[in-house]
Amino acid sequence: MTGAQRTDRLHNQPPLDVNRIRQDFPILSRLVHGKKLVFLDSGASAQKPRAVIDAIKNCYENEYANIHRGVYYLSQVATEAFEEARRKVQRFLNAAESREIIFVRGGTEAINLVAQTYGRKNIKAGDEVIISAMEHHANIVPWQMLREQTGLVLKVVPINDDGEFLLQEYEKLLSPRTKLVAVTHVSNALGTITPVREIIRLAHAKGALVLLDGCQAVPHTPIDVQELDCDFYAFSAHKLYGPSGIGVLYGKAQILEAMPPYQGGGDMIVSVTFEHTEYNGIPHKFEAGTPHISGAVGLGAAIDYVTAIGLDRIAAHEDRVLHYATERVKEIKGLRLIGTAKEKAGILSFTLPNVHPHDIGTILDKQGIAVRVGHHCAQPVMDRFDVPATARASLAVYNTNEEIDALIAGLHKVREIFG
Ligand code: 7TS
Repeated sequence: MTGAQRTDRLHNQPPLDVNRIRQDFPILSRLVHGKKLVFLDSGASAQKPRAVIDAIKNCYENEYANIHRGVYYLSQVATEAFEEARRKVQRFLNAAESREIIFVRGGTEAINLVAQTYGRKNIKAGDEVIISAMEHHANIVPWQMLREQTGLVLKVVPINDDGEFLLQEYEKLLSPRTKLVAVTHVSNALGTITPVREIIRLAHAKGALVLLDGCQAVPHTPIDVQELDCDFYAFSAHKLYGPSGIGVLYGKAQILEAMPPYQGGGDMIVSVTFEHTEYNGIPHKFEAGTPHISGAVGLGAAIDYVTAIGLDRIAAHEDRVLHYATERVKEIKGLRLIGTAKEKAGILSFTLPNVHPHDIGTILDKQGIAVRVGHHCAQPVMDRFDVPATARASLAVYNTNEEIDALIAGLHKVREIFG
């Protein structure tokens, strides 16, 4: 989808009844420091709707046992619930088969898994891995670790002053030695939506695989891995209104089948003797040990929740709030927006002159407003914009223009205090 197509699609979405939606999230009605909570840190982790909390509770109250091993009723029910969650993820990403969905601890583990299995087997000294200048540390450090193990060459696609991915520079970096391109779909520090279709097309033309870090994309945009034609897609459930401690690695079946296992243990084997172990097929080959059973169930409920509302409608709503916020922050004297890409999703990163972002965060917190301050686990992005840190408001389906008004009032207060 091009930028113009995305804008059209968003404009055609009917408005959401946000006040109705807010009632689905119990935590949103609590007070913080005696003030109404204004939660603007969903990029770090989203709050949970009642449907997700209830699904987890029901799992432990009624349908819990270990999976893939019991002949008894509860184990079969729990196994079915776990495997149904996998099928929900499959439909959510439009993967061709449910065995292409691997449950992991989160986006971080998904990327490490690819580095340590696909990477260690296929990437040799002098081979190249390409990332971008706007990656989260989770999509930098695993490749540096693999570099120590293999001697690969890590190349970084630069970004412009708006925080946009430079496709032409990327094209120049691609070479016959490029084995893998690992880029974020949406930047957590800037909000930039990267041109993933072109990135994938150009990589495939050179015979390289593509991993997309979808942690910040899945809550804000519908994903179709077959249409994208990406080779791997990684995300965490907790940013998608699901529980923490579980996430997903999607991989094309053929590629996953050829990869060595990640960790060894129960469930990932067919048979074990001291002389020889035969590994299980995918996805179980990559899921050693007892998994996060209730987490998968909770993720399934989160997928049902966002699907019932509609990802396009969620994206359209967040886009409206983001535009409102982008206009309103202009009235704060000296405020510098970091990340002004034309294609953005749900993130407003900024600095104020002579005020450390930590002070911004602390003063806002006293007003009940939660924003994240710091380097957002994307230190190279901070270096690129020559700031030590930013304050970041990140949006979700439950945020409103009134909450942006509260943020603006809070920022006026920061200005008053710091002059
Ligand atoms: N990739 C991106 C783009 C992310 O935003 C994050 C987490 C991760 C990977 C890692 O996800 P995890 O669930 O495995 O930790 N980002 C953030 C953030 O922006 N604020 O806190 C965590």
